[in-house]
Amino acid sequence: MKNVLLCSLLIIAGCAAATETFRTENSYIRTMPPGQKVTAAFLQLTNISDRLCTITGGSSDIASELQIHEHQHSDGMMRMRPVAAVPVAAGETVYFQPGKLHLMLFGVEAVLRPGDVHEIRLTTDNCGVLIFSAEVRSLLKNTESMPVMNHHSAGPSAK
Ligand SMILES: [Cu+2]
Repeated sequence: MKNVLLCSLLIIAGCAAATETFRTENSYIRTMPPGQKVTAAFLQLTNISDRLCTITGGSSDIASELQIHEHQHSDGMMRMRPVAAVPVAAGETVYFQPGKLHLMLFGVEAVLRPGDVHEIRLTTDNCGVLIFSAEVRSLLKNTESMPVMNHHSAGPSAK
């Protein structure tokens, strides 16, 4: 009796979460420097259905707002701009990654500790809502091996 109830609950959850439509991999949320309330989330998303699915937005309990952003070079500067929709063709994998397409979380009041897992929801035009878990990861691990960027164009002059 208990098993029957559990199965029907799983079926309902599966339908609502569009688990047959997308596969997500390597999803994570970046830790924030102290005092910040904005961070970014990344993932690989594959459309495993046989139809086009367009991501139109999203949300998370830890953020007051979620926006889809992409980085763009303009006038020699890296800028981010909001993206209204991300079409994902049948079988296509879309990469949300640092410096490229990414999810921006605004108004994050919670402290994000590495290893914590938070839920993110992405809405689509006609493929339901994609719900996935993203683990908090520290950025320091990634930046330690990179040279320190000098943000001032007029640095100390070389002799
Ligand atoms: Cu951004």
